[in-house]
Amino acid sequence: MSATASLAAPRPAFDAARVRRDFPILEQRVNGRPLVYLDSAASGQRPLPVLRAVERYETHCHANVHRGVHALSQAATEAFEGARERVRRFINAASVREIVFVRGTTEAINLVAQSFGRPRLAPGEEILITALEHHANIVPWQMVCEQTGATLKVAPIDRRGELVLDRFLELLSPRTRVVAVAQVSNALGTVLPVKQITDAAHARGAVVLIDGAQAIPHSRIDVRELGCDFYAFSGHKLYGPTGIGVLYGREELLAAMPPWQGGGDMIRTVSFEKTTYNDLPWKFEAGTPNISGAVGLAAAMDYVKDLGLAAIAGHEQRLLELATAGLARIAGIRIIGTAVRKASVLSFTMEGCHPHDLGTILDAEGVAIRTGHHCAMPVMTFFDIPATARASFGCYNTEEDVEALLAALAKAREVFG
Ligand code: C6P
Repeated sequence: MSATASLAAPRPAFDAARVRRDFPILEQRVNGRPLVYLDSAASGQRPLPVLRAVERYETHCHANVHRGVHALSQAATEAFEGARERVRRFINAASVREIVFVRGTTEAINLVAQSFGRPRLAPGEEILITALEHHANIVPWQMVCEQTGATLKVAPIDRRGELVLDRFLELLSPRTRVVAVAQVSNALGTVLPVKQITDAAHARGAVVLIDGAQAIPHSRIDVRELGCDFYAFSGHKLYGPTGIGVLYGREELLAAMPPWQGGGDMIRTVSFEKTTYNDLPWKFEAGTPNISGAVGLAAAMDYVKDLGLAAIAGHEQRLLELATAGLARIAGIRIIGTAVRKASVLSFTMEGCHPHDLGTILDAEGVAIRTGHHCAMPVMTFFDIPATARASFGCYNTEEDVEALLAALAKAREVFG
């Protein structure tokens, strides 16, 4: 499966009911009903292998990393650095020096904005994003524009929620220094042609950051095949822990960037006269890191690899198609985001019913969806709506979950007439 074509891959058989049994949290009842969890785009649940890996680490291995000669510190360091190597393999980076552990996608993008963008950008230079970005891929660039005098350019989307590629290419100019785009929109589900975007940006001499927060659980990512300069994602969307994420950066770029936070671990020597910095990737990891988070993330990567990302993506696509067809049969539902290539994110509104009320009604039925602007307010403005209801599917969702969603929506339809 190629880095960008995985969502359209053939569909091997997938036993979601068996997969579901790996996720103990899904066994509970909510409001007296079996839990139907359809909010994986916000945060995925953790399977037993992840919970056990974290428990094993916390029970037997925990100490601070990189600092002690004692056995536990060495065990923790091995676990942490071993996790880094597993991340490297998962996204096929060339070296562990290119894998920086961060808190999540948000921190990764801020790191690039502040450490790559801020020292280099000048008035008249441009950063190009798209109109479907999450706030995490808008605000850090607005901040760096305020700091440097650079200009933020925004490529438009159309009524289907697709990037208008021609306009994007027109907006790419010799002044464009950074292109920062989501691979998958969290509010619309749109899959962007990131390989094409990357190639076009490189042809103009711009550096490319891909926000992979919503792509990483649905597609095999090969950063070298994509050719991107930076790739950011969060562990918790990939069935791993919260508070851990990854910034992949090409070594040549990371090496030339200054550290963005100072403190322990990111230095080689400190004196009041002069401090020298550590090697990559530790130069960007000031302070005690989230060690058990990294261990859990690596376990999550092993877990999805074992299930097979193509199989997961195929299964989720089938659920998306079922749900999309079902929604079309309910009066007054409007699907927001009808791109040809979508990940398993389904945003919609129901006439006469605010999305928050819809979310509350569905919750009473045990169906967990997300409602709101999904940290993508410009998308809501574009579609002239305050919010959407959003159902999103993960590897553990079943056709029964889709049926429960549709039944709960039919009930809401009756309530709101
Ligand atoms: N989207 C959602 O419900 P963090 O919070 O750093 O793990 O991820 C931020 C982020 C960045 N980019 C995209 C495309 C995202 O979807 C997210 C997180 C969640 O859609 C929370 S708003």
